[in-house]
Amino acid sequence: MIGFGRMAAVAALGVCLTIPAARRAAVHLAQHRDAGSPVRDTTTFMTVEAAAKKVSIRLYAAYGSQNGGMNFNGGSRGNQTITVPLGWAVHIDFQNKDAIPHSAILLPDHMPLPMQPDNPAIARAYTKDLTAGIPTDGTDTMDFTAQPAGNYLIVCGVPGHGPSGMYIKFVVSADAKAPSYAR
Ligand SMILES: [Cu+2]
Repeated sequence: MIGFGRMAAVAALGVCLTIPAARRAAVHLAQHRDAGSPVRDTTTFMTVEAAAKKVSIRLYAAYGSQNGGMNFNGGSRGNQTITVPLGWAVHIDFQNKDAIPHSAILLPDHMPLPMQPDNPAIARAYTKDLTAGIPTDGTDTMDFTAQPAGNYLIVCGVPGHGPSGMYIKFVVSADAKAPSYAR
């Protein structure tokens, strides 16, 4: 009886040890997949405070190797679209995950892109070190009001990076009731 009890206890202990390990592995796999693939849930990069009409956006330069790292949140050449209702407060947390410097500036959705952008379409909608770029792991924040309504781009301000495809779409919408992130 004692031996059986010990065996049961060992078996139970084995289950206790095995399930969390499997769960950890699954979580790690999901995180790894998320870092490598641009398609997952739309809340990954966006937090909405509807009552306050405020949206916070995490903007990573070089989120994975898409377009040779010349991407924001894995998007390039306008293949992702952030939409924000007109008049909402926008907070952007920028971080550069690349080995080379990057920055960000909001420009009109208009081609061709300037080789060296320096004039944001909305006041305060640009990072520090716009031309030189923010170095590896460097961060900055942007806070601005989403107005006027229109079609914009978030573009890297380092010379040549925008024309190389380092931009995603940003729409200020008079019709949208809530922010969204299409990717
Ligand atoms: Cu760049």
